[in-house]
Amino acid sequence: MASTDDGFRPLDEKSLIEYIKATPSLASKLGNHLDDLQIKEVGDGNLNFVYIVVGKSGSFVIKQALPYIRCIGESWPMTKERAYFEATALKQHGHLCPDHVPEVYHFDRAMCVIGMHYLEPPHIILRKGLIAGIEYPLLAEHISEYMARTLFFTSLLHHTTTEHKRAVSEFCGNMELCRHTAQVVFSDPYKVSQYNHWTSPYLDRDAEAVREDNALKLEVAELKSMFGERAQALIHGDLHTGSVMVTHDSTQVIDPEFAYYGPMGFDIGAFLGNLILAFFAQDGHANQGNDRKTYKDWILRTIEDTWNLFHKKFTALWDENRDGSGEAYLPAIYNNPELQLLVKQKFMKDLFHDTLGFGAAKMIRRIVGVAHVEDFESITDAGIRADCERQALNFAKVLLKKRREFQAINEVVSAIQKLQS
Ligand code: ADP
Ligand code: SR1
Ligand code: MG
Repeated sequence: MASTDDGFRPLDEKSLIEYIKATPSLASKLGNHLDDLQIKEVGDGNLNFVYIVVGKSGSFVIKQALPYIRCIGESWPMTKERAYFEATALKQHGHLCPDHVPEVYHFDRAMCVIGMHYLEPPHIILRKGLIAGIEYPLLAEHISEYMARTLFFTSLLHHTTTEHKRAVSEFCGNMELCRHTAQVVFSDPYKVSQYNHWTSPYLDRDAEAVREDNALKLEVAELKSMFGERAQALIHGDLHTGSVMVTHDSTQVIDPEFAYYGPMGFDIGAFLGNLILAFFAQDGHANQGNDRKTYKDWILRTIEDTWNLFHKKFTALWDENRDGSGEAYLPAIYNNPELQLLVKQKFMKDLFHDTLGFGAAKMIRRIVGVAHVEDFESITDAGIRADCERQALNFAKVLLKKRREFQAINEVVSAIQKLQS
């Protein structure tokens, strides 16, 4: 792809060297030692190109958006402006939660290039760690901190109405990515669609059943409308386990190119739904040396701890900021402890049910929609893979339809455990 009038040109491992030499903010990160740079393209995500740049005196990661979806090809165009929203969200979320978001060093809007902190090995993508059966003892603590801080401080619980509307309008510009998500999460799995696929022929009947399930469609319509209409907080927009990099004691959230002001439950649900997918994939990774039973218990504990810690931290932020600038619940109206408690309980109950609904919808799309997850794709025996996927799909359908019957996260965990006994 050649340069275009707007100053954009796709980089490769060679041309990136010239780009770095011409960009002082990047060159200085390498101590201006620009000989013998090691540059490697490592993008294993679905959309973009990612280069790791290592020099004698420094390193960084370069991410470039091209005007199409990488895993499909040029036949599925996608605005490269997404890089602007990713850089903006990284900076805003990074400001609110610096311990869990990589620092942005450089952003070039014309080139759709982000330069950011290189999360060095042993950091790996969480999804890969879950497939390998690795426990991360601080994961729930860290991710709940990230979600509580980013969601609370970008909501009307903290913002004035004017601040909130201004921020919402800025991220409305990310409409093409929102439209994409609405299509691949809330529409395509429920109809015949060009790119849908599943483990065929095993799941042919299951995919058809999703397309014929009126009760499911009724619930999905409600979630789709919330996704399109509810500007509750600046959400990451794609917070699956492939968007988190981890070590034993570090948790870093990357890749917020789908960020916009949307429902908080979409982020929390994405994370928990992907942990549930990881849980149901474990039987496909079990072998004679490791039945994965202990690991499955750890995943369930992490699901429970993540929600419970999120609940604790989010409500603590609410209490600490009660007399702050947030205009959602004015102290002049919600002025007694009993009413304050009622308001908080209702907010958290609704958020819990949104979380379960969105989490379930995100599970379904990964089994019968366009983009699947490595948790299942790496199970080579198609029959075993299909059994794991069917269990996950059936659970997701129940969760989506009956989400309001669950009062606490331990009830969700018990429902998963019952399926295994
Ligand atoms: P996409 O937008 O295509 O999904 P990602 O942001 O998920 O791209 O990045 C793709 C891959 O690049 C990740 O899976 C990870 O291996 C690597 N990567 C991305 N950002 C970093 C980073 N800051 N440090 C180290 N590796 C990274
Ligand atoms: C073709 S769909 C690609 C998917 O990858 C990203 O992670 C988003 O979830 C998107 O829907
Ligand atoms: Mg990604």
